[in-house]
Amino acid sequence: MRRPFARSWTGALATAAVAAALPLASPASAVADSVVIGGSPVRIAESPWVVALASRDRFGGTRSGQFCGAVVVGPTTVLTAAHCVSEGVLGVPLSRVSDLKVIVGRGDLGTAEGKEIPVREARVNPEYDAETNSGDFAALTLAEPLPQSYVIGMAGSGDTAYTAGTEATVYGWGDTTGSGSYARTLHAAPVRVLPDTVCERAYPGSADGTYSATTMLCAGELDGRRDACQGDSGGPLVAEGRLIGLVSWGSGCGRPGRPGVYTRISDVVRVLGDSA
Ligand code: 4AZ
Repeated sequence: MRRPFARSWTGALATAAVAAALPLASPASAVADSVVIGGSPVRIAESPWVVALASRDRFGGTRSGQFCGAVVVGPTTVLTAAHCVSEGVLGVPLSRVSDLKVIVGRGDLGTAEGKEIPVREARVNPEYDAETNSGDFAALTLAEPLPQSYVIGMAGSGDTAYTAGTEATVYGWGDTTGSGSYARTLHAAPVRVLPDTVCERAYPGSADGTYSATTMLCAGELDGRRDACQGDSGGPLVAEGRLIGLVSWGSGCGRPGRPGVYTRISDVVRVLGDSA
């Protein structure tokens, strides 16, 4: 059934309600803080479409309030993971987070460089399934537009960048070790697009999620090592200069036989296209 997209979204405006500051040891910050494993620092100017999703009210100010990654796909449109704007991560419903921002052009979260732009609206994919993790994306609308030079193109279905074996790069400010040493500067790690069968066998269905080749993309290294981790969620996976995935889930980080699972961007294009 084809429903009008605009009406099927569970829209949530980040309106003015005051959220009490969370203690740092809360479950929300434990979920939020983690890093690219096996990567190295990169300059934000070379990948301006990588942005940080932040709330100082919820996550404190030391790392500019960063708790997830996100990516610029239009002058006022940013994609992130649906689970990043869930109550489980935020600790309160999104409607009660009054200072949700996208931070642009700030590679080092300990600085004031770049710009903080308020999120005007967050639309969670109506097809998102929190049990399987299928359809893990949300489209955020910025309060002011960014120049076109910040926008990365999305790879549609059939794009060669999805071919297994393709070299891709994942970006984020998550934990670089998997044991809570948070990156202050943007990191990137090279990973490969893996055959769907690898993730179908690794993730046939458990509390972590269930791999679905239509809505998810499998990437990493067969022997582990390089991977995304929790604080990287919502951030980009890029191949051949195009966006192919958003960091979504996996079993641990950098473990052999447990690749990273990404939201497949061709499925995002399909869902967004339904609204036109
Ligand atoms: C997470 O919990 C998460 N190793 C993100 C990515 C990966 C694992 C967990 C991939 O947000």
